Amino acid sequence: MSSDQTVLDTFAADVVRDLCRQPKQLQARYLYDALGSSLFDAICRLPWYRITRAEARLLRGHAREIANALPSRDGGVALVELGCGNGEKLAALLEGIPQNVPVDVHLIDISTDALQATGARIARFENVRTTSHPAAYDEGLRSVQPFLQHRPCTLTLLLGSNIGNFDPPAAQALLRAIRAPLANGALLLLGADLVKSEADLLLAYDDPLGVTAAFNKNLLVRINRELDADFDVTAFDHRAVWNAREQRVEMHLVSRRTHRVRLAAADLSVQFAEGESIWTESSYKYTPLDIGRMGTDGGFRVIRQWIDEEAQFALTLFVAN
Ligand code: AVI
Repeated sequence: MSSDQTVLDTFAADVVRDLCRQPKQLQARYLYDALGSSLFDAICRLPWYRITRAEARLLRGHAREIANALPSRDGGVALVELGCGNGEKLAALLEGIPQNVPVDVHLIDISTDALQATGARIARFENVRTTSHPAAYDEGLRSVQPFLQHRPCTLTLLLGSNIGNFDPPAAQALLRAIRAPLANGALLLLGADLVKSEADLLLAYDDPLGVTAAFNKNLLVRINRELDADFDVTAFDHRAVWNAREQRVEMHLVSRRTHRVRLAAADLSVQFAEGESIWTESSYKYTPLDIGRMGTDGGFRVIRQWIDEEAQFALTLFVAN
């Protein structure tokens, strides 16, 4: 069986399982097909979504300091990025590493478009050798593992508040999976969005231009295309909700009317009531202390934490201990 077929079978199995749940759900990782990745890039440029610009400011300001914290660069640096986006963040960091230090970059991303964009963006660094791992984080980390064992000069990047798309147990499991193959002294750089006013959070996830709504609804377009389904995209509204108790923004697709949807390739028919929602994403928000605690529970210790006051976003440098 081809690997494309396996990916499609996994997608179909996940969609069937999650649409049969109560409440209905879909996994956020499937938001990133080619169009979804482009829409996410557009989100990052919106004035109301400040994570990307805040993180870029912090990375530009502290790239040299981060590179200097690596234990010994004599044998070169291994740099692993989980969820590389368009490569802008990685390029900012590479600027901080002297050009005579060889850098082995391992990119892990489920989107081949993201991997290609990042590869192209960092091609100008002559000291960098890039290996792409087109996979979800858990599988990608397994394939990177042999390259990292016993190599203390490793920097793992989990930026853009990607950690926030995992619920707390899954975030904990992810940090432990990152920690497992690392030697003591290896570094982790974690970008995480902070709790802020509800009004600001809702503007970021339900923007006046409707780009985030399109990003969310595109998941239905993807299911129509890949699973031969007949979702009427206009029958759903995008909704962003701040769940203060859980400290997360939730994205939902809410059915405007009672209707039935058929997913032919998955041999499934799903009933929607008026007002019923599909929960498509959670974006957890943190206090600076939450972030430190999360890293400590994962087997790391905080070295430095930088906060962008304007956007309320934190970049935290951890060491494996
Ligand atoms: C990729 N991830 C960290 C984004 C977030 O903020 O949760 C995805 C996103 N969803 C809506 N807007 C952006």
